[in-house]
Amino acid sequence: MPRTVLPDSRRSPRFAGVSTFCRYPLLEQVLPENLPLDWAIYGVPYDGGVTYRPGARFGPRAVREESQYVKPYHVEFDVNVCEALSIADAGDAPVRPYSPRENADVVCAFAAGLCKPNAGAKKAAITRLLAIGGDHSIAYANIRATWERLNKPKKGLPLIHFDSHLDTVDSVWGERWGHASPFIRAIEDEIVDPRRMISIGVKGPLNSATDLLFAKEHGVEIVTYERWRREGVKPIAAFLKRLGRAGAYVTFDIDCVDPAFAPGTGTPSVGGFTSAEVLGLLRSLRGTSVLGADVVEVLPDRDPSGITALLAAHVMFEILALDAVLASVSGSVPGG
Ligand SMILES: [Mn+2]
Repeated sequence: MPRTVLPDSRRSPRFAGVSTFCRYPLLEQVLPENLPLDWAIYGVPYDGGVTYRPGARFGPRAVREESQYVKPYHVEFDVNVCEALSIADAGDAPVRPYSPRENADVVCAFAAGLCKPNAGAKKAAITRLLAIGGDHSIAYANIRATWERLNKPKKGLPLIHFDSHLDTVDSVWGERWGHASPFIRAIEDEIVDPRRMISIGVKGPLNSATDLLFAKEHGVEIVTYERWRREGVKPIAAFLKRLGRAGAYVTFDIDCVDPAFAPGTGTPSVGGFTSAEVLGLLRSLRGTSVLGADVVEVLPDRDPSGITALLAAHVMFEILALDAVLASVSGSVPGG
């Protein structure tokens, strides 16, 4: 038996039925004896933290829709994600559209709640969390919930960050919890360890050189898009080696991809990775334990053909595949 049972696509075609992420079952459909699950995927339909074009609140629905054709077998890793892992769609987190600070709290409470045993139940429902945004401010909430799940490690979590921007701006228009600020807050609150953080795909133009200062001063490894073109995955491989077996949280802002491949995003800047390059980069993380993850900043109104949401769905799948390949290598998969 696969650990995640999908509808039979020969009987219930991929274009039929109610959309869940990659057709994984809804969490409420999972029988209690099959808990805990390896992963819960949930949407965060929130874009109250944007500094430019709004609309990412519709991201989770668009990604669900475009994920229907994401199949479970990963060719390069030779692993079937649904055989290796138990996964469910936990629906959408509650949101507070008018308040970034309150939103972070309610999303975090929802995510942390998934990881705690319910009253009467012995086991937590979920071991790992994958959030689909929504703007990048929602990453803070999922990182915090992941950090709590791991019993609040003192140094904070290692972070692998794909983005055009560093998202370490202290505040914008007086707001400290917007989508330009999740990592400065996470570093201040010591839920992310900046010395074990890498930002990949950064490209300009930025407001000024000072935009890079906070990250540089706190020891964040910055791999700009151009540096990646010159040096390839070497700096990333060196970072992973330094990380060892610690594992890392992965946060993926779709705007690190060239808008030619991912036009549906709210703060686009041209250049950047192609879709294929991004898949290759994610696969280069093979061997790293993914502690939790998010995929953010899909803006469906600017995505008429759905390619951005489709890419986001594949990014989500690649992240799960990293864990699946690790689970199948370690042989720790019960029940086959
Ligand atoms: Mn971002």
